Amino acid sequence: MAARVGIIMGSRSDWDTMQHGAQALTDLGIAHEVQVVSAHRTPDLLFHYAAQAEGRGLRVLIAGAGGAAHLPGMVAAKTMLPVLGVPVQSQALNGLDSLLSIVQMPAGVPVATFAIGKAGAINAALFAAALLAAYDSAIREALAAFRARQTEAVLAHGDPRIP
Ligand code: RP5
Repeated sequence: MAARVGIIMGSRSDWDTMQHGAQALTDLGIAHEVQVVSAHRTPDLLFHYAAQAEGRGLRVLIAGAGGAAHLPGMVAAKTMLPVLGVPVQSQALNGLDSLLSIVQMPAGVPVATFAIGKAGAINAALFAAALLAAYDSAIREALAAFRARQTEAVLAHGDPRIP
């Protein structure tokens, strides 16, 4: 099946975080691709990837980066696809640098920005699913089933003293 979601990240070191988003998409049965694309180390690849993404059938891009996290914003500048930014937790500043780099876009080039780290990667994937669900009933059903399972799991283990 052709990939509908593209997960890109600034470095292989971001995979520890971004793998959780990929797993969420796999669990929902959403075809996706994964690639390292660095705004600073491979700028030409970034331009090429962003410019080609929609034509290759991708419908949403999830971009994770840490530190001076320019990847999501630069990709958004080169594509009409929705870009979901995931701030990776950096060592020096715990991801606050990543978050602010991604969230503070100038008006006119939006990037949807998620939480720092694993939660952000998972929620970006779920948000991508929600975007696709508007036009794909199978994805909508998978997302609804996931939400129902999540609710049932909380209700079934309501007493935190019981393991
Ligand atoms: C960013 O620099 C990457 O997104 C990564 O989070 C960070 C550090 O990259 P490495 O030095 O680990 O390759 O571009």
